[in-house]
Amino acid sequence: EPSTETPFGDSDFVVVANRLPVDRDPDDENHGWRTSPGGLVTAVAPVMKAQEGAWIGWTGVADEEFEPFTIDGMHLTPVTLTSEDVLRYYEGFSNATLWPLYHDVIVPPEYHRTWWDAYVRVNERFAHKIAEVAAESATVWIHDYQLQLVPLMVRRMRPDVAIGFFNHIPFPPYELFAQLPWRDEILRGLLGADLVGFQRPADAANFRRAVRGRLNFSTKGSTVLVPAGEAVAAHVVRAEAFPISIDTPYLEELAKDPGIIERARQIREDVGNPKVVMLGVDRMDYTKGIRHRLKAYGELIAEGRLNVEDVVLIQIATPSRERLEQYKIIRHDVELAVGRINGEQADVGSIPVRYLHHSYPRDEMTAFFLASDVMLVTALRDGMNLVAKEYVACRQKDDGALVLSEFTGAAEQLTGAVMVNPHDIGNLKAGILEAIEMDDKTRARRMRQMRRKVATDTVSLWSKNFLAELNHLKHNPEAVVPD
Ligand code: GDG
Repeated sequence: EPSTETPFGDSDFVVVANRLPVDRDPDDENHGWRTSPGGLVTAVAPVMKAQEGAWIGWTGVADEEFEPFTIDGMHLTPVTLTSEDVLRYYEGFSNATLWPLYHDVIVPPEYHRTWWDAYVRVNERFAHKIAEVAAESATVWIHDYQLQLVPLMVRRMRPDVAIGFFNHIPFPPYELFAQLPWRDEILRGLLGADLVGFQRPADAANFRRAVRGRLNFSTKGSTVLVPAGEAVAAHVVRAEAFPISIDTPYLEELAKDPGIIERARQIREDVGNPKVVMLGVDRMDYTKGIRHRLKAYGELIAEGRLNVEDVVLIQIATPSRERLEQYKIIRHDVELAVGRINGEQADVGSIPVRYLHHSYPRDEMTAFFLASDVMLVTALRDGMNLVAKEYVACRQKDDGALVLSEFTGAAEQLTGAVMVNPHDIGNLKAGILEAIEMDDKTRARRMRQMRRKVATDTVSLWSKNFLAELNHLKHNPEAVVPD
C-alpha cells in the first residue's frame, strides 16, 4: 500500500560519530545513561539545540539494541554493534589497521579481509540510519576514521543533504597510505562528502595527492573534481584544514575555581613540594611517545642533570583499547620503564615518577594542569593533541612551560612551546631542561602568546567555521568550481 510519509526524517542537523556522547550508568535516571563530556559535544550541542538535531553513534555496549532517547536536549540515535563487529570493525580495522597506518606505521598495521568486510558492513549500517533520520536538505556531519565510507553511501541514498566529514587523526603521506589494500574505496568513500576537513594543511595535501595518484581525479587548490560515477553525479569536493580546538571558556572557568586551585596545591604537597612538577597526560597509546619521554627523564636523572629531590614527573596514562595486543605491549613497556626509573633512581624519600593508570574527572585533571610547572607532550604523531591546548588554557598566570613534539598538529599553532623531536632523545632532554630553566620573563611571554591563541581559536569557532563552509559549498556549488 502506498505510503503517505515522505522518505525523509525529521532532523535538520545530524552528527555522526562511532560513539554517542554517553556512557552507561544504571543508577542515572536519564534512561540509564550519563553524558560523557568532550570537546565535540561542547562544539555541536548548541547547534543541535538550535536546530532539530540528532547524534548517531554506538553506545559502547555490544549486542544490545537501544531505542533513540533524548539526554541534555540532544536526540541520540543508537547504532547496534555485535561483539563480532566490535572485534573486526572497531578493534580490528579501525584500531589495528587504520590507526597505526595513519600514524606513520609506528607499529605495523594489520590487513585482514574479514576486518574490511565488517568495516563496510558497519559503515552501511550508519549510512542507513542517517538516511532515515535526516530531514530534506539536512546537514550531516560525519566524524573520524571509523566512518570513512559513510559519505559516499549517504550521497547515493540522499543526494539532497549536505555532507561534511572531519578526520580527527592525521592523513598519512601517499607512500604509506598506498599500502592499504582498500585505498581506492576509502578515497571514494571520503569523496562522497561536500567538505572533507583535516587537522593540518599537510593532511589535506596528503589526501589530495592520494586522490590524484590513485583515482586520477584533478584537483585545483583545495578543490577536487569528482566525475560522475556509479550512482553518483559529478560534483566538487573541498579538502582543507580546520584545526580543532578546546572549550577554552569552560577550562578558564575551572582554572579559576578556588576548590580546584586548592586541590592543585594539595597535589603538589602530596608529591613532596619539589621545585619542579612535570606532567604528562595521555591515553595509553603507542603514538603518544610516553616511552621516549621516560627514557629522556630517566637519563637526565641518572646523569645528575636533574636531582630527584627537586623534580617529580606525574604521568597520567588513561586506560585505552586494552584488548589490543599493541596496547598491552605499550602498557607493559611503560610500566617497565617507570619501575626501572623508580627502582634505580629513587631514594627512600623520593619517587621520581608518579604513574597513574586511571582516568579522572575534568576537575581533577584541571587541578593536575594547575599543579604542574612543565607539561610534556611528546607524541610521535598526533592529529592535533588537545592536552597541550588544555594546559595552556589553564595557565592564567602565564607561568608554566610546554614541551611539545613537532609531530603534533598543535605544534603549528602553539609556537611559543619548546619544540622537540621525541625520536631524538638528546634533543628531548635538552628541551626538558630548557623548559625547566627558562627565565620567568621568557616563560610568561611565551605562555601569554599561546594563551591568546587558544582564547581566540575555540572549539565553538572551529565547528562554526566548518559548518559555515559546508553550508556555503552546498548552496553555491558553482562558486567553488575553479576555472
Ligand atoms: C584524537 C586525536 C585530536 C584524557 N584522559 C582523561 C581525559 N582526557 C582528555 C584530554 C583531552 C582528550 O581526552 C584527549 O585528546 P587528545 O587530543 O589529547 O588525544 P586523542 O584522544 O588521541 O584524540 C587527537 C583529538 O582526537 C581531537 O580531534 O586532537 O590528535 O588523536 O581532552 O584532556 N579527560 C578526563 N579524564 C581523563 O582521565 N576528564
